[in-house]
Amino acid sequence: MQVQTPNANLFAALRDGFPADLQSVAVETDSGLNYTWQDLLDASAMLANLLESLGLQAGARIAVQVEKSVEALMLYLATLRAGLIYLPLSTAYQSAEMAYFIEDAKPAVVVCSGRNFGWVSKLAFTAGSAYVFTLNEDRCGSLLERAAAFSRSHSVAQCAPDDLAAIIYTSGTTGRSKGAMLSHGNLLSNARVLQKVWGWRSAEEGGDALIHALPIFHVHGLFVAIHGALLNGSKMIWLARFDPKTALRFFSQATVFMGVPTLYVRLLGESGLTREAVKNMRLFISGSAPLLIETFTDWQTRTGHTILERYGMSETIMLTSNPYYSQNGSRIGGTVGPALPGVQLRVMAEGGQVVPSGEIGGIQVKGPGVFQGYWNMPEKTAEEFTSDGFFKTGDVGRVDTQGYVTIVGRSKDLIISGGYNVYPAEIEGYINALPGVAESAVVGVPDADFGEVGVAVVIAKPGAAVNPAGILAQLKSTLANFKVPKHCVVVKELPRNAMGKIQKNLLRAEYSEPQGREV
Ligand code: MCA
Ligand code: AMP
Repeated sequence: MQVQTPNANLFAALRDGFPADLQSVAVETDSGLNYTWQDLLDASAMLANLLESLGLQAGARIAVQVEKSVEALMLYLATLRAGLIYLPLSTAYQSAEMAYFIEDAKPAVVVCSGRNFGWVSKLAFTAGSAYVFTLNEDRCGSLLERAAAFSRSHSVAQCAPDDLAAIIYTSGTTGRSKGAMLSHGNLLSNARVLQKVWGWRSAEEGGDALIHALPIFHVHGLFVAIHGALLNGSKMIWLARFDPKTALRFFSQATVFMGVPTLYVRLLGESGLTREAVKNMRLFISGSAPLLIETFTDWQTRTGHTILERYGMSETIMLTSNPYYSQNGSRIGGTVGPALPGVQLRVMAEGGQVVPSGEIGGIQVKGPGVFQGYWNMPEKTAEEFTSDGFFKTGDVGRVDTQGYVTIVGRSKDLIISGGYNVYPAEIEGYINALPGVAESAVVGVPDADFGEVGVAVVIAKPGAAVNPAGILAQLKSTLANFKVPKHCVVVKELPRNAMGKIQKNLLRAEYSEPQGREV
């Protein structure tokens, strides 16, 4: 008798979470459209059939740079269904950035906005992609036109837990952007743990409704939010882009909200944010960047809710979370909570030994969410793991006696601005290539809205006149807008230590004071 191996395809598990009534609303958009669970099934089947008709090889990548839309969500589900690898890319990326990702990942299929078809298709065909489709916010484009001819029935591709489901490009700890390879097993195990620890409510318990306000090209919006809702059969209220007034309008119909700290800061700026406005809400979750203690306490005072802060990475998905259930402990502001079930987390001293609780060191982790390695970079992958299989996060923190983790800094040179990662070395590379520039250093300084923003400190070549505004304008024409430093200053020299290394901590201190900036 042949033994049937269970299908580890993530889509199969998400599908199992759908409610019995497939005609109920799965996604309601801020522009007033309703999509049923049946719509998600039908459209993802048609798109999966289209992808399968292309005769792609196993492991083919589907690179997607499109505006947020429910159809983009359907394309993600279709890619899972077909057992192919989803590769989402920020809509902010411009041509030099896209050229790198496409060259590196060599996707078989690229899906882009119609308005970018000219330049994106050129990059894609040069890199050997076989197909470029378009998908626009308004449900138009060649992808949906082609899919319309395909059947609504589709059998979900058989997958093993380690088969890749997605590649997420991340700045990682050093070097150029790297593709973190996440498997069906990584994504599903994390989604299941979060469903449990965040108390997602079954239909019998009254159900949940999630306000989905984040972009869908990163772990937070694509995996944590979407998998949470779909696995639980919960409706999503879908905001095409975050706007605090729109989010407020929907709080009375929702129960769960997930955001990066900037979203909470902007919501606190609304006079309509009151206890009354959020009385239907069950849970507010924050992550992707440090939540300031004042945001945490202001939120408590204004709404009566305690934000639940959690911590994760593209390479690991979610690692720690403050407790949802009070019997498991309090949500402590400034901490990211204890390690999630199944996650081993340790804090290591420089010398390679675990530090006593309360002491600071490098955070290392092991667990079912930890990725399969960096795309095409086996040496880089090996460097980021210890000999006993722990992943080095590049975050610096401590664990208290109750197991609560506090992140105190990063050993990686990284700025997190409004929840987006900016890698200073990349920006410095672009600045240093500009005419008249001898050298530069980009540092992150505190910012009330984005948490942290970049400042570029530049040295001109002897005799060259360099204009800070001109530098920023040139960066803006080349780089994703969130990477462009908010300020630029030209100085005579950069502070260096005895080894000649630029002392970024001194620059950070100097330019953190508004009066210290010549911008
Ligand atoms: C926009 N700008 C930014 C940012 N966003 N600058 C720095 N940092 C940003 N995050 C630029 C705009 O291009 C504009 O420039 C100017 O700043 C003001 O833009 P604004 O209209 O205020 O921005 P927005 O369009 O309202 O966007 C802000 C935002 C957005 C809603 C906070 O950045 C956002 O959705 N962030 C969420 C990121 C996220 O999902 N991260 C999760 C990563 P100009 O005026 O020059 O045009 S996943 C992750 O980190 C891990 C795994 C985890 O733990 O979750
Ligand atoms: P990414 O490369 O987008 O996956 O970003 C992962 C990084 O975001 C982590 O290594 C942390 O530095 C940071 N991060 C995520 N969540 C938090 C949090 N709650 N507090 C502080 N930093 C966070």
